[in-house]
Amino acid sequence: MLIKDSIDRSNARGYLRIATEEAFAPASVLEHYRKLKLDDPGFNSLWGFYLGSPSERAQSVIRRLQDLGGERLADMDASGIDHQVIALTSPGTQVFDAATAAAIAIDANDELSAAVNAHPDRYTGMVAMAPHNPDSAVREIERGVKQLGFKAVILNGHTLGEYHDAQRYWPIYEACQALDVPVYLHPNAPPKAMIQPFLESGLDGAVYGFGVDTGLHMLRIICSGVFDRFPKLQFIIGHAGEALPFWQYRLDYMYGAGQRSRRYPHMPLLEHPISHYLSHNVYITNSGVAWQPAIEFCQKVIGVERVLYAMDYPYQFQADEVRTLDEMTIPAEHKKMFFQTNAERVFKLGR
Ligand code: 1DF
Ligand code: MN
Repeated sequence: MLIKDSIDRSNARGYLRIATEEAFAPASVLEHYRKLKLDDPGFNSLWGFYLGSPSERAQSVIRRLQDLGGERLADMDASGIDHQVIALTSPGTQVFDAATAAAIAIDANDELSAAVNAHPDRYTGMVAMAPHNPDSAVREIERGVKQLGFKAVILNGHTLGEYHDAQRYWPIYEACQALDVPVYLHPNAPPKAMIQPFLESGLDGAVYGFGVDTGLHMLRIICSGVFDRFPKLQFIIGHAGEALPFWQYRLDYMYGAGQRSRRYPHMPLLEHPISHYLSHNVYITNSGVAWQPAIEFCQKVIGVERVLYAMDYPYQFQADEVRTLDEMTIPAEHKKMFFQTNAERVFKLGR
């Protein structure tokens, strides 16, 4: 049960709209990005654009990212969003050295917490952390969940080119399972080792590179065996599942064939086919994909109880997409699950 104020909003349409992949950035983080000299072409392409372009898109994104008050609430009202689940924008802490990253996580969590406390019926927080040092990450996750009341952990793709299937990161997953909070695996641009062919053709960002890298990252985590070790652990991925539902049949067949023939002896034998983990350990949001065929396909493949609404504010702030989704020709109870009740359950809203 959410907040009374919000429940009143839902009367006419029969459901609340809860957006679950919404971004913010403290001014201090953008300042760190501005100063950062990093040999990471994906970061430089993305943040070079947003921090350097005079375009209306870049300027409005930079302004809206920093606002957790009047403009954001007005935008939510104008587009019919009752509630945002908010995380530190990508790549968050994950382009800094361990000490800087840990300090930025604490500041970002404190700033977001103040906004959530000021507007508890409108905002829910995800915990930012610095995965570089998993023990300190776990401490910040515990603070975020137990003291600040945040409901998920944000992981913004690879950290300086390293993916988070590596066992040294598993204490983070152990803590998330124990605290019963999901990990939102949000895109980052492909790392340096992979990005060149994307960059040459203008496909490194949210258009395609993000999805390729995040789908790969989710698969790496599944194939590492982390869900055999932590079977209750839950991940969330956006953008209609970063294409993984579409790949599912092929993944099951070929990964299974590879496992049975021990083609990659360094990889663990999984207890289940990849599809099992997609429908037991992964939630999907539609962020950036306001398209019924893809949403329905995800619902069919991984289950209607596992597909959630997200806008991807402020990167895809499009009020007309909310109407498009309202008008989806799916059963009314599935629409309410999509917009409201799945998010209430996954993020334990109001509890
Ligand atoms: C963009 C898109 C940037 C998404 C994001 O964070 C982001 C973009 C820096 O359009 O450049 O979260 N997105 O999730 O689609
Ligand atoms: Mn996003």
